[in-house]
Amino acid sequence: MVSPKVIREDILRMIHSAGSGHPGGSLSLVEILIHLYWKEMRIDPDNPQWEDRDRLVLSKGHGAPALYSILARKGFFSTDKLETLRRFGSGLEGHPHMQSLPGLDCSTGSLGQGLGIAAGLALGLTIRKSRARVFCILGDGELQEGSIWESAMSIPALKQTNLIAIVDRNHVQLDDAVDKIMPLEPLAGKWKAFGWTVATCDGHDREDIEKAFSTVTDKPLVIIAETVKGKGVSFMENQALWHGKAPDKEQLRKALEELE
Ligand SMILES: Cc1ncc(C[n+]2csc(CCOP(=O)(O)OP(=O)(O)O)c2C)c(N)n1
Repeated sequence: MVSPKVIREDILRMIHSAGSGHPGGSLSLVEILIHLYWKEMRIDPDNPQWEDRDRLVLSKGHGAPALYSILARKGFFSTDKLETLRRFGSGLEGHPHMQSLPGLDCSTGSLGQGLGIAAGLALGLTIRKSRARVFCILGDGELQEGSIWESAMSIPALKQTNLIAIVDRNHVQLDDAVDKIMPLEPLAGKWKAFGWTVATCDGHDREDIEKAFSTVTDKPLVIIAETVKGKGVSFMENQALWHGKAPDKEQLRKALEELE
C-alpha cells in the first residue's frame, strides 16, 4: 500500500510545477483515496475499461491532483506523467477528463453533478446485473448545490445500495468556512431524513475509514469523513487561501520538509 506521504509529495510537486491547482482539497482526500484504491475497489490497472470494475466519481473534480497521483501509483499510467499536470495535451487536465487519461470513470469539475452521474452509472450496472459498485466523493461546500439533494432523494427511493457516497467534510470551501457561507448541520440528520444510512469517520485514520466502509446496511450508505483541508502542511491547514493556489519554490521546500 502506498504511503500518504508519497501522495502528498506528488500533489505538492505537481501543483507547483503547473503553477496552478487546488492543494487544500487534494490533501484532505489522500487517506480516503488510498483506502478506496488499495482496499475497497475492484479494479484492474491493466484493464481500465473492465466492464465489471468498481467506478469512482470524483464529484469535487478540483481534487484531481490527488486522484492522478493515486492512479499513477496504482499503475494506470507512468508516474513521470504527473509533472505534466495542466499542460496542454498531457491528459492531466485541471479537472478530470475521462477521455484523456486511463482510470478515470467520469469527467467532473462543475460541482453538484457527480452524485446524479453516479446514480446513473449505478442504475446501468444494476440493469446489466453487474456486482460492481459506484463510489462518489463530494465536497462539503459542494453540498450547497441543490442538484445533490435531488439525487440524495432519488437514490434511496430506487434502493441503489450499489452506490456509496463519501463527503470530504473539511469545513472550508473556496473562500471561507462552509458553515459561515451556508451551514450544513445537522448534516448526518439531513442524509438520514433522505433515507440513507450514515457512517462517520476520521478521514485521515485508516482503521476508522475501514470501519465506516464496512457498515452493514440495506440502504444506500453515505460516509461523512471528517478531514482537514490542506492536511499535512501546517501553513495550508484549514486555510481557504490554499484552496486554489500553487506553492512557490520556497513554499514547496517548506511543505516537503514538513512532510519528512
Ligand atoms: C458549479 C460550480 N460552481 C463553482 C465552482 C468553483 N469552485 C471550485 S471548488 C469550489 C469550492 C468547493 O468547496 P468544497 O466542496 O468544500 O471543496 P473542498 O474544500 O473539498 O476543496 C468552488 C466554488 C465549480 N467548480 N463549479
